[in-house]
Amino acid sequence: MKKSALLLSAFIAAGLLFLCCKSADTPIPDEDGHRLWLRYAPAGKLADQYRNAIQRIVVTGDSDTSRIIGRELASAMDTMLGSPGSVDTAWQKKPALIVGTPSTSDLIHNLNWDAELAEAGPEGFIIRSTSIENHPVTVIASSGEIGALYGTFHFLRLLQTGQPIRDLSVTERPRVQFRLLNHWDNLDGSIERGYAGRSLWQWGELPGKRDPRYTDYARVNASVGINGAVINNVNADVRILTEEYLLKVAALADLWRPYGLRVYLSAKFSAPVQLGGLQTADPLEPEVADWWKAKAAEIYRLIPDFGGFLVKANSEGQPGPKDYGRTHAEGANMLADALAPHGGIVMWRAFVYDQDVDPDRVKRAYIEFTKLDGRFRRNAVVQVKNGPIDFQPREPFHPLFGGMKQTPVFAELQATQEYLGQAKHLVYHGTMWKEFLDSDTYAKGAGSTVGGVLDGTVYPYPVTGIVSVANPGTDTNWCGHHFSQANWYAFGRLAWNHRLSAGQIAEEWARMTFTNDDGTVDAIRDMMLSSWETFVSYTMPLGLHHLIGTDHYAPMPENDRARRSDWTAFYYHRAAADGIGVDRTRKGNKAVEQYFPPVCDRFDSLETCPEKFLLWFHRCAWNYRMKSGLTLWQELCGKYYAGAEQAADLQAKWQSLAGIIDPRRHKEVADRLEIQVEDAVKWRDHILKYFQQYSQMPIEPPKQAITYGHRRLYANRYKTRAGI
Ligand code: GCV
Repeated sequence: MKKSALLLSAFIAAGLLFLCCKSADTPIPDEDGHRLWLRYAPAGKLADQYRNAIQRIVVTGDSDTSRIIGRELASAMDTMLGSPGSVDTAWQKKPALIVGTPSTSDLIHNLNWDAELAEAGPEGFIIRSTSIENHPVTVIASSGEIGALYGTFHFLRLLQTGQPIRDLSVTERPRVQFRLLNHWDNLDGSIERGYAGRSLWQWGELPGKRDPRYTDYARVNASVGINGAVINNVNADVRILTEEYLLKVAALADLWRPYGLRVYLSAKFSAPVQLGGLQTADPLEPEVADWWKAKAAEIYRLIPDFGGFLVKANSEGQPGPKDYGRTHAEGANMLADALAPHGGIVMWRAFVYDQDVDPDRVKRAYIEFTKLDGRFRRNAVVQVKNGPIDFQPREPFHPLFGGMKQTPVFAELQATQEYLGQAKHLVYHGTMWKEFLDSDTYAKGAGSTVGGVLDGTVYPYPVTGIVSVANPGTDTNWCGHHFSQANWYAFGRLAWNHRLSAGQIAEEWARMTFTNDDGTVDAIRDMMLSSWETFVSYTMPLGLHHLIGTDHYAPMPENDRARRSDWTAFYYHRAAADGIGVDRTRKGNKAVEQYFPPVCDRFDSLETCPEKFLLWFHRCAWNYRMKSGLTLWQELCGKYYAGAEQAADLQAKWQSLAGIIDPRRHKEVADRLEIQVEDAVKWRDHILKYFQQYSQMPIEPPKQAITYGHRRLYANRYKTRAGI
């Protein structure tokens, strides 16, 4: 061999050795999760394509929002492409990314997209690969600046998830108008049902000191199209309506305006008495209505784009119009009238369950609100939890979806995992919310899905919306559990477009939050997609619900004593020697009749009722024959055992990703999975032991339950796929 060839091979060998050692030695840097899904990790395979297409970033407009767009793009390009993307207002005839509106950008104006942009609306946008004067450009255009911001985040999502950007032709508009978070934050900094630290709002420091987290929060929401936040608990502290607090609220509103995030407040119905010194809060008393009108005017002087009020009235001890013999509609309308001149809305919660309405809590809200359908002002909406009880692990959809033909309903979801393992269990809500949104109400025949009701295609609602009880707090990673971030993300994405699939959303989130490595993404997406059903199986399968105590976390089926019977577990399962479940059929308490045909018939008949809702609608003997041929008791045992096994599978899959995910986040998730696996076994054993005293049958681990060996196989499969 020639000397030069020898030298070359030695050089290559040394280089390879160096690279090998380096990759073996270079630890994956720890991450704390604070950047959520906006990490802007270095772009992979398509980095050159991105660099070629984005040689310049042109953002026109002289507003806070356009500056935010410019900053977001510049910093994203910096970390994703390794080149500080300099943002300019001039194009200079290079392949460029051009962002703006026809009124802020001549380049966009000259494209003549006005009709399409008008169709997409001020929050909608077009992202298109096109050319200007024969130079290739990518344009993000909207008729409104907020639309341009949303388009920017959409574009960055494409880059973050490794999508090609050569031939883009995207037109997006939100399917519903109001996409809000509901914070159950108290003025003392605590959060009702919050599991991620304290409230983000530092009331003692506002309005003077403005925590940078306020703008981070708005940015995160804008990245998924969330356009409003109710910032205080529905169990409202009346002080939020005092001038002292309104000035603080106004400071938040000022920071959030450029991100398209409007502020809303939970209002206490008794405020005219508590703050105004009136003798009554009767909504039909003119002095009460005048007090609210004056209060609304005061709020709008400070916050010109204030969104409106959310009200929990005559529920769980909160004051309301029924205290004065008035209806929910009369209460809501009085507030709606106060807000109407300023463009605000009232979201009146249907989470009411007066014991004197019906013996079954499941039926109460429907009875109260359908009577009032059509009696609400145009700017008043009824906000309804997804199911008839209260964010249980699985509920059938609330019959008020479809049941309110003339009064708009908003769906209230819950990202904070009150009944779903809080921030300790890994439970992705995307699948649960999709089951709900895709449920067919048959309100106007087949295809009248809940999603269609919410977006106004089933009934022509004048206002449309979806909200979620929020899960961020002061924890470094915002949501307590790293995977709980996915529920915030999924809410935003589904509120924007309820037709997206749970899998697509999970994949997007996994790619942006963890890695673009396909094998790892598959593993994480699979974990997420199975996690809800797993949780249901080891806690409340087959339509069981509310088997908890006051902590809403641990199993407590024996809970049969509380201030109200409908706060116990026994009220919901009624386990006894003859069987278990509540007969809500036509032969029972007729709750099924609150649904349109054929949904009511389907739920009514044992033949057709989906077994996932069996004990919600039916009372069955322990030896009732399930579709599998097993008895109900055996099936129940099977579900609990399978659920606990599947929880262990989640853990095994996550373990298989050690070394791929950064150590800190990997460990933090692993620590919680440890708890989850133990809890799943506790749930299984506790519930089965409790019910066994009634079934008097042996607790049989099912033959088909996945064995531990099986699980190891699973973990190994992931390890192989992930190349470790
Ligand atoms: C904000 C459930 C929760 C309460 C919550 C209530 C509601 O009962 O446990 O904490 O109160 O729902 O939605 O109003």
